[in-house]
Amino acid sequence: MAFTQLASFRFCTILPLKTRTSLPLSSTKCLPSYVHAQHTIATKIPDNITVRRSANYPPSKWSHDFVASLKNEYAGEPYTTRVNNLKEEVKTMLESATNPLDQLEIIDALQRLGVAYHFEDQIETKLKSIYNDTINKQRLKQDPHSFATLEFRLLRKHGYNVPQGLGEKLAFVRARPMEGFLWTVGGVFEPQYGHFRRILSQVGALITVIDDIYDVYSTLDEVELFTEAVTRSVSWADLCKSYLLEAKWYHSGYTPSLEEYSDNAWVSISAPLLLVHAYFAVPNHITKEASECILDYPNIVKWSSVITRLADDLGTSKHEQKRGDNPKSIECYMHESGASEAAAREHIHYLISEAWKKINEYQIGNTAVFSQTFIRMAMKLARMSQCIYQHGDGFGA
Ligand code: 0FV
Ligand code: MN
Ligand code: MN
Ligand code: MN
Ligand code: MN
Repeated sequence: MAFTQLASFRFCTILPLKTRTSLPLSSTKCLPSYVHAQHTIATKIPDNITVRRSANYPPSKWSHDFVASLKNEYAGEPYTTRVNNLKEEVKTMLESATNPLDQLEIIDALQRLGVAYHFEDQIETKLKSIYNDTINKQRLKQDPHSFATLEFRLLRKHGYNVPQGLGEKLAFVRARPMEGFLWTVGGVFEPQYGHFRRILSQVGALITVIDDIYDVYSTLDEVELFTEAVTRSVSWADLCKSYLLEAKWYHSGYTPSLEEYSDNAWVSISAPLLLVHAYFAVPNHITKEASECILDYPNIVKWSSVITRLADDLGTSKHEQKRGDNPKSIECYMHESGASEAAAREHIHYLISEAWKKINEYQIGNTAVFSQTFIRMAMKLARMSQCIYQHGDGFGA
């Protein structure tokens, strides 16, 4: 190619806007917005030539000769025998792992190393037996969290139907993840407290399942055993004991006085348990003194729980009585005083306003055991409960 031809080829590049706009109108008329370098050349370009852009990519660093020269040092013997031996070792390792958590951990490691394709049959067999073995006693003895996380991920990855809090699996319980989350937003809405909302949503979901087990699904014998199992561990014990007492009242047809009911019901609404979790789910305000005090359910916890219970009763007890549940505050008051339902409801509203007075006193007279952050959380739980139940069962129904 002659030098002049090369030069005009090179001019087929895009120029900065400044140069382009300096072109005389007469020569740019029929051209696209990017035009040739020099208007003298641009005017010579035939109409049927398309002006193309360039991305200016660097050339490949891999020459054909270099790529063609590459060899696999590990092909053939002795490596083939070594690979086969190692595969047998891994199969034995997988076979001899009797504990499901160990099995899952080996499968996980093989997948992460990118070598699981060698063991597809063995992995399938193991996952199938883990999936079918839903009551494996070993699970709870070991690290239940790791087991649940690995089991969930690996079984789903291999196409097993493992629903996401349990509500989908147990058809008789309320699955209300969004409603539970909304409750926590009412408790603490600020963006930096996402951890609080996540923890409290999980706790709320589990409480809902257990409440429905006691209230709806189980026989008295079953919940007696369940309570015994739970009370061997820690903080959920109070809740389950209060649930059991209500189940006993229900199964024996007993109606307690309002006072007897209330002594138990501020615990059975689960607000003390929720507030204990709430206290530890917000960082930067935890002190040794308050951490010990919270487990004894101080007054701020108690009054917030009373309001939550009474608001819940106003919203849910009508349906609960129809379905079959222990008498709630309205029924207890009607039974003990002979009041009409309307009068009983009015009395419950009065008790709620009295509890608010106690909370307000507590907040003003707070002797600094608890942070204002925590006191506000307790107040917001009560407020949110009244909001949720103001027109009926805003959580369950
Ligand atoms: C109350 O349900 C309820 F909303 C539960 C258990 C969810 C967790 C609670 C909070 C976030 C406060 P239900 O009316 O069935 O409770 P009771 O105690 O009346 O059986
Ligand atoms: Mn592209
Ligand atoms: Mn219930
Ligand atoms: Mn209940
Ligand atoms: Mn209720």
